[in-house]
Amino acid sequence: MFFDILTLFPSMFQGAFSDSIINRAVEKGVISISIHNIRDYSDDDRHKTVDDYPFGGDAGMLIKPQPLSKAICDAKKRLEGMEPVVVYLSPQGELLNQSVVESLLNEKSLILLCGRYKGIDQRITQKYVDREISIGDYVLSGGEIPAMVLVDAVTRLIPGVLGNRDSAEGDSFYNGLLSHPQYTRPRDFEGMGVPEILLSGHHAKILEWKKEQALKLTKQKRPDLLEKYCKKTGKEL
Ligand code: 9D3
Repeated sequence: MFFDILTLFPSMFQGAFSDSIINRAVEKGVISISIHNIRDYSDDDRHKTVDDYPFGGDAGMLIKPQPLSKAICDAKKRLEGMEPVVVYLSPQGELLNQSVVESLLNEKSLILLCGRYKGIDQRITQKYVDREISIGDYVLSGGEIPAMVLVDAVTRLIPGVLGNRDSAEGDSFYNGLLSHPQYTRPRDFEGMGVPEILLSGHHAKILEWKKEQALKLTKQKRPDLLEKYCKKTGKEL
């Protein structure tokens, strides 16, 4: 998959994708990430201005439409033939969750538009944006971190990206439940042991324990997830 990221802060992405999983996906050629500075598309030769005051006298600034339109058109040209979907990361967007992530998995390419200041001119949204996505109901300074979140979440679902070591199957949310508590060595840590069942070697019983723990934990911490899970699987609460 091709990710074209349009941002006013390209340096924020330096290092963000150098972790093992994303970097491995890039090296395998499974994904390609290219980052472009919206400021480079400004027609203002003197100051390369990218922001302007909102009509109607609201506080704050907006990214003006001209550099955005030019940056998006350039990205579409780069991704010609790959049916790019334009995603605008915005607090007004649809909330990101695992099914939204899965819905992006089939795209050949994504243009990720990162907002700054109070956002972008509505006419850019109207003309160019296919999907508007938020990563949660809290206020961030811009769309850069949300874009990183999206690239990470999508990439780890692409076949061949995860090895056995960190397979997606055991992940929280994979089957709609939180995962069971986990333990590694030593067997005794600061006076605390490990549940006996995990040391028993009894695979069927261990599996049963994990499922039971996952249900208990989900009920305790995320009753909303448990309700969804029960509806999906047709089980009673
Ligand atoms: C006027 C009220 N605010 C909207 C809730 C203004 C505003 C706040 C923060 C406009 C833009 C921003 C910057 N945030 C993002 O660009 C953003 C974001 C976020 O703040 N939270 C969760 N997901 C996202 S995706 C992009």
